[in-house]
Amino acid sequence: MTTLADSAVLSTEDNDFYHRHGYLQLPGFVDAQWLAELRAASAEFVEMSREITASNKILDVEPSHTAERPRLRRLISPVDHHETFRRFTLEGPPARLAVALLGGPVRYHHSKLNYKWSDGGEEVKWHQDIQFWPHTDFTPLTIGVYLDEVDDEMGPMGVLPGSHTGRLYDLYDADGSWAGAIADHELASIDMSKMVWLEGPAGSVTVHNCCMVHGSLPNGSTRPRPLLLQTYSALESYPVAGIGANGVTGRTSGAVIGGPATQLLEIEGRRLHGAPDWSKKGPPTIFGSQQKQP
Ligand SMILES: O=C(O)CCC(=O)C(=O)O
Repeated sequence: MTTLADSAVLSTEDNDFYHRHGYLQLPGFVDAQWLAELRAASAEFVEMSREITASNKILDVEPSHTAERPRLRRLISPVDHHETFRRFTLEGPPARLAVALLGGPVRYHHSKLNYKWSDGGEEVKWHQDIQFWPHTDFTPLTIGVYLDEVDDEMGPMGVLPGSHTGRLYDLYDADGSWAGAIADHELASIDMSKMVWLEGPAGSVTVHNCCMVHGSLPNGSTRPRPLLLQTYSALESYPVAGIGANGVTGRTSGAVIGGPATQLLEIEGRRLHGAPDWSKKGPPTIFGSQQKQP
């Protein structure tokens, strides 16, 4: 695990760029060997999708999906469903990059493989991520990897530089239902001409902070646009239970990468050393803990 702290993975300039602008683009960051393994793993799920007619807990498919013409929207939590994705996300290039960007061990939160299928694969409306899974700080970042080349026709990731330090938008509709997107009347006040589209050859990496305004257009090309996304936070950042996707982000969520786990955290500027994680075994009573009884 110590090799994960390898600082050669990221230049000082790129590190500074990420923290200043809230995003980063690294063309061809992932090598051909990894790409071949990731594509092979992905192809297994495309084959598996031929056996389903509607979305399930692993695969999200478009309404027009069929066995003959698969149309996948998303593989949910790939880390939990295939050893290649587990190794890549928890031990491979994105894990190293997250450790370098956050300056120490990190906590894995969740992963997904967004396919954005050919000939109209759906847009992702403008949003920020942190409202979906709030944390105790704003360190969470998402690293995306294009498994194939992505050009401007294919709905590349779009980011609004600097928006990570700006306003946090309300992602509910006027009727109080969750929309998961910034409302149109709010978008009217955002200068969309400043949007940067992160295209790139296969293996290119995108990074965006959890407060970054981002999204992507439909895929107008004849090729799907598989984008493998994985989210990490600083070690001392914790998901806030009971809000959004927190608690349902997969069984690997919370795995610590690049160093030993600690229970240190900071709330309102005050540091504390929290109790161990009892979510799997169940909590002991205060009597058992104080008397050192199991
Ligand atoms: O797939 C994309 O283009 C963007 C994905 C994204 O922002 C999300 O899934 O939260």
